[in-house]
Amino acid sequence: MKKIFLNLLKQPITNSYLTKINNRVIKKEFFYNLSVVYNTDNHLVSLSKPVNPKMQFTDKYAHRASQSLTMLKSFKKISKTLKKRFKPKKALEIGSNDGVFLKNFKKKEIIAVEPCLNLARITKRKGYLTYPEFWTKKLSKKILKKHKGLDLIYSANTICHIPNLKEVFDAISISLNDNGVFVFEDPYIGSVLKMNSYDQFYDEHVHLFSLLSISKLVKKSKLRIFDVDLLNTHGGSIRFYVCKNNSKFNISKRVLNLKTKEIKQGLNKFRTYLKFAKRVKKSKDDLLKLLKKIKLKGKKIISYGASYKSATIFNYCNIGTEFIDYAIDTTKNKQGKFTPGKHIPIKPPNGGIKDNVDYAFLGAWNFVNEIKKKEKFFLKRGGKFICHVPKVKLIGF
Ligand code: DWN
Repeated sequence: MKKIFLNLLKQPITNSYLTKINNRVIKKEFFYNLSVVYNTDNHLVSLSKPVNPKMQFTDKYAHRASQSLTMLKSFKKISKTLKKRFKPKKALEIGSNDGVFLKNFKKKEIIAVEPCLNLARITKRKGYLTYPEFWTKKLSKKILKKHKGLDLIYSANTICHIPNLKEVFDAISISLNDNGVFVFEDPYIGSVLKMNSYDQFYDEHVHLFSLLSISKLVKKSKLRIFDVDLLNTHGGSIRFYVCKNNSKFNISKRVLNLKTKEIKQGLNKFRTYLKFAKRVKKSKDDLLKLLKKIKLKGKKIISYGASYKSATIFNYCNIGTEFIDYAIDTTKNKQGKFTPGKHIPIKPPNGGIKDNVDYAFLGAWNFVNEIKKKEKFFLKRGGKFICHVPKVKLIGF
């Protein structure tokens, strides 16, 4: 049974950065009600009504995974580890974005799958065989006919975007060789509860995974989890290692340990999520209180990063240009546009935070260390970051 525990109110599609603002555009902007459910049968946390993926993963997809040094390093490290551990002859990536993971592989070793046409064009241009499609059973059969079975399928920050997980895992089952592995990582619900990072819920994050939920779901496609890692990336992620039921891999101790930890954290109890929802409400009240206090002093606030996550915060807390003058973002195709829903202008950083800015809200709080290094001067001159996780606070020098 699915039980609602969180209502994040009316939200826009996070990828819908607006090119201009006028009455006609504002009238046409699409909103839906973002509420979140816990499934008592399989422990999966999901949006109650996912948006149609065709409205989200268009030929104008804005996010570029290679925009942060942290992620560049992380993808380099995991590709090295996977090559060493599994020695794949043929690999495939689901959701290859701008090729930040692919580039660590030789062109003939890896196949890319990416439904956003503008992104698929980037990896195609670089010479990688790219299927500009959604990951489905139909596509997996098409690929199998051409390339035989796969030794490794990898996916980062994509599987949690797909409403029909049975279809995803069935397609994996079709594609993998007998001892092939499927490794995927996504934001971890255990970290979201700990960090109070409710901004991990938005239209694209249809699910937030736990080991308890994924263990149950893969079983239905004759797959099993044999290893798991908890990661620091994106404010706390989980990486699953999945194989076919009859394959050679033994289950690592980490799997059993994490299951025990998740039960202790209450990830299998509805009341845990209800308590989280109360903390979310307090976070909203605290953030608004702080922003109002700062504005009363006549100070200037910007947002650091026009992230998809920050759209949830701005729309849920009703934060617009009365608080945040503008957002800065390194992603070229977000610059000159306006954030979805609250219409905050997005500018290029142009060498960092400007001298007349007093506070910067961390829209990209998951890269706080990278940003602090870049913005040493801002901090030294007394500038402060506003961060909403794990509690609303100021970060100074
Ligand atoms: O799953 C998803 C994640 C991985 O990426 C997607 N559904 C969409 C996107 O979500 P996001 O926008 O919340 O992700 P990021 O990577 O946390 O976004 C950070 C934003 O901040 C990017 O637009 C880049 C920008 N940035 C910046 O301007 N200066 C980031 C850094 C580190 C910087 O120094």
